[in-house]
Amino acid sequence: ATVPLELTLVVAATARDMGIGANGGLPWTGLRKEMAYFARVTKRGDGNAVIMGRKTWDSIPPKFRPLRGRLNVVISRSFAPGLPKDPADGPDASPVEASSLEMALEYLRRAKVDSAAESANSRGGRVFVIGGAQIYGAALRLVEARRVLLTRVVSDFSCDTFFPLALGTTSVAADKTADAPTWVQRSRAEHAAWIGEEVPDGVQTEGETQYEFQMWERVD
Ligand code: FOL
Repeated sequence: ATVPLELTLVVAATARDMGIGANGGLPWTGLRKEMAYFARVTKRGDGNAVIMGRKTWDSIPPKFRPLRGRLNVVISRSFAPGLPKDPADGPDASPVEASSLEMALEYLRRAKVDSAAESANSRGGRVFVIGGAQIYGAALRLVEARRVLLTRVVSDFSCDTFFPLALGTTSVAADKTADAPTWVQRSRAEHAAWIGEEVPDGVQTEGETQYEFQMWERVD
């Protein structure tokens, strides 16, 4: 039996135009508390996985990758087709290499049902999609994409990469197209209950930068 797998996208994006990146990296520097939130939320619980594109993998400082305590799955069209192989040295040593998001999910579905102790996702961990734009776009086309943990960066930054869905301006976001899913912003209490920690209220300030933690869910 296949376990339905639910995807949560985690992203920090500018309020003005959903900018997420510039020149191969994040648009900002020094959002240490924001990054700590990302790390805590994606680690909490057992057996979580983070799925990312190859460019996002390259953007993570080598000393931080693979992201510790999470099964890292990296997607590149140049990886071997078919079901990804288990990483050679356990989940913290090397990432799982998948040729598409679909193959990454197929791998994680099997990891859920197999009893291999090494499988970082075998105890029902959460699956997070952590970017970048191409992988967010692929994820948003799937029914499995249920939730977005959005850090809405109020301060403006010049960006060359954008999150492919407008969220965070009003409490309901609907694509203009027929059949497109509707996204609603959940309350701070619902957000806290889902991530398992208190959510700081209102606009946060780190250095010169202002941002707000939000949770959005797709309603169908
Ligand atoms: N989501 C949010 N909310 N903020 C982000 O900065 C973010 N970044 C990415 C995806 N979703 C995000 C992709 N970029 C690291 C670096 C870049 C990156 C994601 C993660 C990283 O080094 N993470 C370490 C924390 C290191 C530290 O403590 O400074 C980790 O263990 O998660």
